[in-house]
This record gives sequence, C-alpha cells and structure tokens, in this order.
Amino acid sequence: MPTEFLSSDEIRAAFSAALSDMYRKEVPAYGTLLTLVAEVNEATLRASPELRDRLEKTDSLDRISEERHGAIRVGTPGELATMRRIFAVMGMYPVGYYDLSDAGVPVHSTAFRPVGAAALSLNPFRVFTSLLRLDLIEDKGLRERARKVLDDRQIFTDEALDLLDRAEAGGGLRDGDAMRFVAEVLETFRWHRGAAVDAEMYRSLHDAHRLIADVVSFRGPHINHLTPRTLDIDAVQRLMPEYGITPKAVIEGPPSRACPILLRQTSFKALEEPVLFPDAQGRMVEGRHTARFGEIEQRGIALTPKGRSLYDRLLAEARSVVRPAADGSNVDDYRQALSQAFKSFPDDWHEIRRQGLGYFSYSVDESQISDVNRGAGLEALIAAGIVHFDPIVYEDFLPVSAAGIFQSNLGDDSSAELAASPNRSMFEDALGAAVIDEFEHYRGIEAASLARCRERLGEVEL
Ligand code: OOG
Ligand code: NI
Repeated sequence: MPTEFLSSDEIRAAFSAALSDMYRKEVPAYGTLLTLVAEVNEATLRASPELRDRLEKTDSLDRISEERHGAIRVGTPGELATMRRIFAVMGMYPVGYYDLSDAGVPVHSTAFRPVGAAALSLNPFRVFTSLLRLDLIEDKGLRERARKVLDDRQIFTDEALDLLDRAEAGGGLRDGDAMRFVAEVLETFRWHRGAAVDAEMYRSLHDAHRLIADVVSFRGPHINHLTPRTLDIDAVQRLMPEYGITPKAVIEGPPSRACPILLRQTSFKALEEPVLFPDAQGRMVEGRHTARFGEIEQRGIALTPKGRSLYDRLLAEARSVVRPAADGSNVDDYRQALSQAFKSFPDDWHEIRRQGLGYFSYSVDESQISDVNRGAGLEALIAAGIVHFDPIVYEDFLPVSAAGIFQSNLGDDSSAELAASPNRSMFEDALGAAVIDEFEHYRGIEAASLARCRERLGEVEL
C-alpha cells in the first residue's frame, strides 16, 4: 500500500538533515557559517516585517532555515546514472545542463532538485552534480590510468543498491527501509582520509588539473560543500571575518538590489586537509589535499528567457570593464562596474513583471473578493488589489558563478585553458535521461497559480 511508504519529500528532508549533520562534524567552519546565517536571517526578518509577511504568505518562511544545496563530482557515466536513480527516490530530478569547460573546469553538470511548487516548499534541497570529462585530459596515458581507477571503484554500498532496487520495484520504501537507505547513501558522500591512489599518481592527476585529482584519487565523491540560504548575503560576507572565516574576494552573481534576482553566492576557501596515500609496500604516506569548503547564497526571482538574456548581457558588460581578480585587488572597481551595468535592469517588482523579465505566482486576496468586477482582466484586478503577485524563487544555478566557485576552491592559480566544448547529449546519455528545462518548470508554476485564480474568480478574464 503506497500510504505505508515514507514520501519522497520526507526521505529528501531526512537525507538533507543527515548530510548537514555529517558535514558539520567533518568541517566545523560549516557549523560556524550556519550560526552566522541564522543570526543574519533573524536580524533581517526583524528589520523587515514586509519581507517576513511575504515569505509567510507564500509558505516559504519555514523552508529558509532548513534550506541548503550541496555539490558532488562523480567520475563515470555509471556513477552519474545511479546517482540519478538514488535522487529520484528522494523526489529530486535533474534540472538544467551546465557546461564548465568554458571556464577551464573539465566537468559538465546538472542540479538534482525537487520540481513543482509543493515539493519545493516542503524542502528544496538540491545537489549540484558534476561529471568529470576524461575526454578533456590531454595526456592519453594519464587518461587511461584515471579511467581504470574509476572503473574499478564502487562508490555505493551494496545495501544502498539493494534498497534502491527495492524502492524502484515496489514504488517506494517503508519507514525503516527509508531510514536505512538514507544512512547507506550518506556513505557515498562521506570524506575518506585514505586515498585510493599512490602519491605519484595523485601528483600526475593534480598536475593535469586539481579537479581531476579530487575526483579520481578517492573512494567516493565526498560532498565538497554545503550552502545555507541567507536573506542578506552582504551582511554575511561582511561578518565572516569576525567569525574567523575568510570569504572569497567577490560575491558572484548580480549586484545587491532592492528586488533580488536569480542568485548571489560567496564561499570560504577550501581547507587543506591531511590525506594518506598507500605506497607499494602497503604503508600509508602522509600528504595533503584541498577540496572542501563552505558557501552561502541569497536567492531572488527566477527570470524568464528575456530577463535571463538581459542578465547575461549586463554581467558580460560588467566583466568586460573589470574582470574580478582572484586576490580581491580590484573588488571595488568590479562592484562599481557591476552596479553601473545593472542600472539597466529594473529594480521594481511591478516593472519586472510588466516587462516580462521574471516569473510570478498569482493569488487572490480573499478579503477583497466581493468587489470583483468580472471581466476586468488581470491588470485591472491587480490594480484593484484583488489579485496579488509574488516573485517565484530561482531554484537553479548560474554557470559563470559556478565557475567562480569552482575556481576559488581549486586554488587561485589554477585557471587552466580549455576549449569550450559543451556536450549536452553526451551528458544526457551518461545520465540515462534528459534534463528538465528550468524555464518550462517556472512557467508551469506561474501558469498553475493563474489557473487557481481563475478558478476562484469564476469567469474573470486573466
Ligand atoms: C560545484 C560548484 C558549483 C554552485 O553553487 O554554483 C556550485 C563544485 O565545486 O563541485 O556549487
Ligand atoms: Ni554551491
């Protein structure tokens, strides 16, 4: 009976919480970041009753403190395909295709996340998941050695695979099994101090690209960061040093605005951690590896294709004036160029909506409903205060920002030159499914909200 199953939303929430607990123990600075973000969010809500009110009305206040994303990097098509099946049990599906080769990072990626307004409002946990592009390693000998190491490893426990088969065959998992599934899948995300390759192989991989060393040298795709959501990223960025955390130089994404759009992100640098490499005699030799970090993000409205191309154009414009240096030396100039460029992006919800730049969720104000002038049309109903509109939150990622995040934790000296070579069909073949189009998804949420208004208001023209 399906009702005996734990819902995929519950499994996702349990997994997200378990992962956060594990990462807090593995990387204590992440715990500090959570404390800082909680304090800033509290203060922001206290200072802005309108924001609190809007978040409450759109059912998104509760989700914010629980909200986070993480990232992993897998090595083979088989690993990616199994990850897709595992995430599906948690109600997470691949949305979007991100090519990072353009930015000198030999991966392509998707984000596994819940889709649809209801699942998102229950728990919007997402995992940015990258697949290594061995085809972009130039040295053929090294490429084949790396492939062999990856082909020989098994990143999932037997029990996780067994429960996965059972979930698919039976259409879900009962309580105890679901919790065992969460615990077993967590093993794949765990950090292992013992490397799977010797120090010499690690060095060759590292010389080819630091990211390749990170993916190939270990037994599994350890979670490399977790990112809580803040309501005021500028405040968190400013306060990080007071909490003993050094932030990266610039906040990625759009500038600070009254009406937040898309996504702004910043991170603290990856830690250098002790690892153990096996030698030919089976002894362990100490070494170091840098991979795991912490990140924070502030989310704004999801943009339509028209809004998104305006965003992309203005960002490119700012970056053509000042390219942000990794050492932070031109951060003020960059900030200035960014806010100058974004003067052309309306900073008013009405205007963003009127110009068709963003997606909104529409609702009927029940207290005003007796005044409905049937046939008035959507614009008149909005003007009369009968229909309200709220920005739909952007749930996805941004390739230029993601590249900046990758770079900052790979070491600032590591901008390898790679030819841009997006290959979405190769990615989807590996995944074993097509990725969902993010714009379609937001358009669907907007359309469903309008349909609900129509239902409530009868024959009114919307
Ligand atoms: C993923 C970097 C991208 C984001 O928030 O844009 C990312 C990685 O470093 O594996 O997480
Ligand atoms: Ni991230």
